[in-house]
Amino acid sequence: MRVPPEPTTPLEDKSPKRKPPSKSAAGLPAIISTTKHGLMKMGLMGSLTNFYNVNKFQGFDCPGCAWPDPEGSRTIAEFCENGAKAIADEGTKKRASPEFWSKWTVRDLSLKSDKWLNSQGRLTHPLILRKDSEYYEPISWDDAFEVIANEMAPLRPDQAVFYTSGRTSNEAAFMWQLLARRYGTNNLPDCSNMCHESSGVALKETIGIGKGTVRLDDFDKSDLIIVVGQNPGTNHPRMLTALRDAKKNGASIVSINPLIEAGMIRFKHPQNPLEVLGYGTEISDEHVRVRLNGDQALFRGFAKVVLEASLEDSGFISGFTKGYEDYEKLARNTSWDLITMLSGVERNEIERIGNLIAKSKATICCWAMGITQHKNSVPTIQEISNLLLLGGHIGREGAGLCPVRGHSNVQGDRTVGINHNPSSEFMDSLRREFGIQKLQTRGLDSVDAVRSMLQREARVFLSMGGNFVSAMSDTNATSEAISKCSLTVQISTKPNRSHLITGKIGIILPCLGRTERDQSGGSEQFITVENSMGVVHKSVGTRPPASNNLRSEVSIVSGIALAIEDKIGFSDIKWRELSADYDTIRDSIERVVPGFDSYNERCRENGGFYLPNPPRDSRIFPTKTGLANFISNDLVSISPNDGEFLMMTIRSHDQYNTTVYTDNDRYRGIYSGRRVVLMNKSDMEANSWEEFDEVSITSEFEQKVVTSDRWRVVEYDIPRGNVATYFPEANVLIPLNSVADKSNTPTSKSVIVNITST
Ligand SMILES: Nc1nc2c(c(=O)[nH]1)N[C@H]1C(S)=C(S)[C@@H](COP(=O)(O)OP(=O)(O)OC[C@H]3O[C@@H](n4cnc5c(=O)[nH]c(N)nc54)[C@H](O)[C@@H]3O)O[C@H]1N2
Ligand SMILES: Nc1nc2c(c(=O)[nH]1)N[C@H]1C(S)=C(S)[C@@H](COP(=O)(O)OP(=O)(O)OC[C@H]3O[C@@H](n4cnc5c(=O)[nH]c(N)nc54)[C@H](O)[C@@H]3O)O[C@H]1N2
Ligand SMILES: [Mo]
Repeated sequence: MRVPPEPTTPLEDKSPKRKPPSKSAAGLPAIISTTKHGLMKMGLMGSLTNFYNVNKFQGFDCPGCAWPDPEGSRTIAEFCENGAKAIADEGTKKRASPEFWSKWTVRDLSLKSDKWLNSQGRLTHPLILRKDSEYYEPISWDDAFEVIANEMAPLRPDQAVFYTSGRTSNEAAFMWQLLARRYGTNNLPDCSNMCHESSGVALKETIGIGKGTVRLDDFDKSDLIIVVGQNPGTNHPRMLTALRDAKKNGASIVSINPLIEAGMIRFKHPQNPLEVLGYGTEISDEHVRVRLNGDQALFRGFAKVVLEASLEDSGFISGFTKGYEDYEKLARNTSWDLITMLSGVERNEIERIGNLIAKSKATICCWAMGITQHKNSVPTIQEISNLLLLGGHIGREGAGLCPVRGHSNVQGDRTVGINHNPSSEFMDSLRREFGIQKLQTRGLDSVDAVRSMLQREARVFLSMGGNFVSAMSDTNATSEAISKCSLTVQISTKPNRSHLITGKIGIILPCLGRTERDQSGGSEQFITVENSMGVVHKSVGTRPPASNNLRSEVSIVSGIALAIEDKIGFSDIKWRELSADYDTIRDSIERVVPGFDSYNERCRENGGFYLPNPPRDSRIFPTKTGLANFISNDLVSISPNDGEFLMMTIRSHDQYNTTVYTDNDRYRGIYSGRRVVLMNKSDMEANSWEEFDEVSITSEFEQKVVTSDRWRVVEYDIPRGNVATYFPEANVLIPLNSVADKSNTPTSKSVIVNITST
C-alpha cells in the first residue's frame, strides 16, 4: 500500500525577517530581481533571447498575467519583473527527469516544500504512478493514452472531470472542451471558478456580458480610475505604466484596499532611468482603507453621494437602463450608519470620494480578487456596476468596468468554451460543427467537482495545467476527493503537489510551455490568447523545447481523444488533422464562437484584433431585459464575533499562484518566511502578542473545525479585526462550503478565524 502523501507544504520552523514595507514599486530592486531570476534559472543567453521575445508581435505572450500589451510601438523589454520570473521559471535549465522520480517516493516528495518541488525543473517524460506503487516511472505516450482510455471507457460521461488552468491557449482549450463534450459531459471546472467567476455572473446580469468594457487606451482618456481589491504592483505590474500615464494625463486615482500596497503609492518605471534613480510617479491620490468585505456598503455610500449631487441624466439612464427607480430608492434609504459600520470608512471620506465620482466625466473601475472572493461578491460587483451606470460610464470613452483577469488566457479559455454551464447557442454551434449531441445539463464547477469526487460520483480527474490540490479551498477535503479517484491525469510543465496527491493511478503528461517552439504535425505552429480587454492575438514560442519528449497541449488532447475513441467508437472528429494544423482549429472556433471572423487572418496581424463587446462598442446590452440593469441587492457583510478575525488569503510578491519562487515578499517587507499572519498592532496588544510570536489559526464552518499551526504574528498596517495570510498555505482553513452566492467561488478573502497562542 502507498503511504498517503501530505497534502500541504511542510510547516516552517524558522522565524521570518522584517524590513519596513516599500513605499514605491519597481525601480532598481525590480531590475536587480529580474536579472537575478533570469540569470540563475536560464543563464545569460537564455535570459537575453527569452526576455527579448516576450510580448513582441512575433514573439510569445507573457505567461505572467492577462494585462494587455500596448497597441503601438513596443519597447525592447516589454515585460515586468514578475513576468520575468514566470518566464525564467519556465525557461529553467533544471530537469525533473525520470531519474529524479526514481529516487523519491511520492510520500517523501510530499514532505518537501512547494518551492522545492517547483525548483526541480521542467518535466521531461510521461510518467505513471501505478496502483499501490510508491514511485513514478516513465511510460510511453501511447501506453499512457491507453491507460487513460481503459479507465475512462467504462465510465458514465459525468464521472469524468476536465479541469483547466488559465494559461491554456485558445486552441488547446477548444480541443479540451471538445474532448469533454464528445465524451459527453459539461464537467469543465476551471481556475475561473476560484477567480473571476463572480465578475462573470454579476456582469452578465447587469450589462449582458461577463467581461469588462474598457480598452487600454481608455486609461489615457479617463479622469478617474478606481482600483479596488487589487494589488497591481505585484500581480499586474504593467498596469502601473497605464496608471502612471493616466495620471500624467490628469486622471485622479483612488485605491480602495484594507492594505496600502506599494504599487499604489509610487511607481518607478524600470525602463526609464530618470524614474529608476529619481522619485518616480505618485499613483494614488486617495487611499480608502475599507474594512475587509466592506466594499458593497462603500459603493452604496458612493451611489448615495452621487444621487444627492442631483446628477442630470444625459439620457443614458432613461435610454439604456432598467431598474433605476428601485435602486435609487434603495440607495437613498440605506442609512449612513449601516454604510459606515459595514465599510469601516467614515462618512466624510465617502462623501469626498463620492463627489469626485459625481463630477467625473469618465470613470474606470478596476478590480480583482479582493472583490471576487467573498460570500457577497456578486452583489458587490453589481453595486460597482450600479455606480458606473448612474454616471453613464459604460460605452463611453475613458470609462468602464474593468475586472482585471489573472491567468494570461483565462478569459480566452472561457470565450472558446471552457464553461461548466455553456449557453444553448454555443452547444448548438458545437453540434452543427462536429455533429455531437447537445448536452442539456450543467456540469461541475471546481467546488462541485470536489463534492462529487468525495461522494465517489466523479471517478477520473484530468487537469489541463494548474495545481488543483493546492489552489482549491479546503486542502484536506480536496485531497481526500482526489485520492478517491480511480485515475488522475496532470498535463503540466513543472512538478507540483497535484502530482503527489493522486487517484489510484496517477499520470503526468509533460507539455511544451508557451515560450517554446511547437512543431506539432511537422510544421511550426503558433497559438492565440485573449487578454483582459478582449484582444485576441498570436503567441509564438521561440525557445527549443525543454525535452524532445514533450508534446504540445493540443496534441496531448488529440492523443487522449483518439485512444478513447478507439475504445468506445466515437464518431468522426478529425483529431489528427486538427492537432497537425492549428489553423484548422481556429477555423472551427470561427464557426462555433461569434466574433472570430477571419480568425486566421486577423490573429496574424500585429497586435491581433478586438472581440466584439456590445456594451462597450455600441451600448447594446444583451441582457434579458435588453437594457443595462440596475440591480437592487440587500447589503450583507460577514461579521465575525468578538475575538474572532476576518482573514484574507493573498499572494506575496514572489509567487505565481501556487508556484512559490522565494519565501520573500519584498514590497511588504517580509523575508524568509511565508507562514505569517499580518495583524494590526492593537489586536496584537489586546492579545499580548509580540512580533513573530507563534500562533495557531482555527476556522469553523458548519460544525467542521480545522486548525493550522505554526503561524507567526507580524505587525502590519491592516484594519483592526482583519488579518492576512498567504495562499496556498492558508487554503486548509477555507471551508469547502464557504462560497460566494451565485458564483460558488471559495471565499478566499473572507474566512472567519480564531487565533490562539501555541
Ligand atoms: N506575480 C504574480 N502575478 C499574478 C499572480 C501571481 O500569483 N503572481 N496571479 C494571477 C492571478 S490568477 C490573479 S487572479 C491575479 C490576482 O491579482 P490580485 O487580486 O491583485 O491578487 P491578491 O494577492 O489576491 O490580492 C488581492 C488584493 O485585494 C486586497 N483585498 C483583499 N480583500 C479585500 C476586500 O475585501 N476589499 C478590498 N477593497 N480589497 C481587498 C488585498 O489587500 C490585495 O491587495 O494576479 C495574476 N497575476
Ligand atoms: N486561498 C486562495 N486560494 C486561491 C486564490 C486566492 O487568492 N486565495 N486564488 C485563486 C485563483 S485567482 C486562481 S486563478 C487559482 C489558480 O489555480 P491554478 O491555475 O490551478 O494554479 P497555478 O498555481 O496557476 O498552476 C501552476 C501549475 O501549472 C502548470 N503550468 C504552468 N505553465 C503551464 C503550461 O503552459 N501548460 C500546462 N499544461 N501547465 C502549466 C505547472 O505545472 C504549475 O505547477 O488559485 C486560486 N486559489
Ligand atoms: Mo486567478
